[in-house]
Amino acid sequence: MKKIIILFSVIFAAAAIMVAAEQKGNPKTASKETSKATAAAEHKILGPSDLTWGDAPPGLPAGAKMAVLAGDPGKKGPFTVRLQAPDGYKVAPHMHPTAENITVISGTFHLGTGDKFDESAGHEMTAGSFAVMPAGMKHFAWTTGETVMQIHGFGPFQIVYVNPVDDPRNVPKK
Ligand SMILES: [Cu+2]
Repeated sequence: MKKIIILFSVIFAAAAIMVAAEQKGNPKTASKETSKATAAAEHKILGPSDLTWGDAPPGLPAGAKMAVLAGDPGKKGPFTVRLQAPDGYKVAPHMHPTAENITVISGTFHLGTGDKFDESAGHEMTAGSFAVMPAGMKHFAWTTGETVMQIHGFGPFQIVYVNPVDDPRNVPKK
């Protein structure tokens, strides 16, 4: 019994120290972090018709649509987006500074790793398939049929093309 009491007091003391340490931290920063985390973890239920589609960001080839489901891919924190691409849509070899998690919702997505676009090296991903591209891993992709993918990760989400000439942002606007 004595042993148990000692054990409990040790645990309690440890907990008290941890709480004190947390309270010591800059209260301004702490509240900021909390509000950010709350925003990212905000409860919502979205049906397919609740998604707001717009043009995909300029870092992606024209023709794709994007809907933000949760978070903000442009900001620090978790995010989830959906990308709708037409048949034959191609994304040249690129990488992301953060991991990219891809779930195929409909259509067929083809994904290959490496710094050269090579259709013979692509993996066919049908609806329900999932892939993780770790940060910095070079990859390329294309679609067969209109394809919808869900991408989630930790923002800010950026795309860096292996060959700058492939970057749609480098093409002067007409
Ligand atoms: Cu990618």
